[in-house]
Amino acid sequence: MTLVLTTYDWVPEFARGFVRDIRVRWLLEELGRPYRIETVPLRDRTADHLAHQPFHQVPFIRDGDLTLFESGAILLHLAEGTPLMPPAQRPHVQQWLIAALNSVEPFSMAWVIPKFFDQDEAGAAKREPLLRQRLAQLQTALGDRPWLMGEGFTVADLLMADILRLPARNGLLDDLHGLAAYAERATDRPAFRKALADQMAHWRAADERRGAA
Ligand SMILES: N[C@@H](CCC(=O)N[C@@H](CS)C(=O)NCC(=O)O)C(=O)O
Repeated sequence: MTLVLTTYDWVPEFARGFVRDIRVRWLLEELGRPYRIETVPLRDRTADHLAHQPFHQVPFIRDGDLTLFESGAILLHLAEGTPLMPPAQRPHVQQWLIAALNSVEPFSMAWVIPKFFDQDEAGAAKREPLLRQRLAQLQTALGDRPWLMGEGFTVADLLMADILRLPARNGLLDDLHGLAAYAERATDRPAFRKALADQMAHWRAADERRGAA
C-alpha cells in the first residue's frame, strides 16, 4: 500500500519550503519509497485532523495500518532497516536525531518565532546568541567528519541539516564554515532538491486552486 504523507492544503509564502513534511519527503526520496500527499486545511482545522495529530499540526503519515505523527518519530520509523540507519550505529544515529530535535531545534525555534512569526527583531536578537552558541558547539562536535556518523549520511544528518536551513539562510552559519559546508553538502543531495521542488510545486498548485475558486 502506498504510504500517505499529510501536510497542509496551503501555507503563506514565508513558510513555504520549511513545512516539516519536507523532512519526510526528503527521507522518502533518499529511500526511493513511493508516497502520495494528502492535505488537511490550515484554516478550518477538522476533528479528523485532530484524530491523527493531537496538536492539530503536520506532518503525519499513514503507512499501511500505522498512523504516526511527530516528524522525528516518522523519520525513525521510516529509516529503520535502511542504510540511513545502519544497525551498528543505531544508538548514535538516534542520539544525534534526538539532539537535532531537542538540543538544536528548540534554540532555532526560539529565534524563528519572534523573527518570522511575530516580526519582532528585538525579540529575535535576544534569542540569537544562544542559538549561535549551539551552532558553534555543533560545529565543534562535527569536527572534520563529513557527516555526524563519519563517512555515511544518515537520517540524523537529514534532520540536523533541515533544522540548519533557516539559520543558514539568515547568515547564522556565515562564520561557521565547517557547519555551513555540512549543511550545503546535505541540501545538495538530489533527494533534498526533489523534495523541496515537490513541496514548492504543492503550494503553487494550492495557489492555483484558490485562484480558480
Ligand atoms: N514537533 C512537531 C512539530 C510540528 C509542527 O510544528 N508543524 C507545523 C508545520 S511545520 C505546524 O503544523 N504548524 C501549525 C501549528 O502549530 O498550528 C513535528 O516535528 O512534527
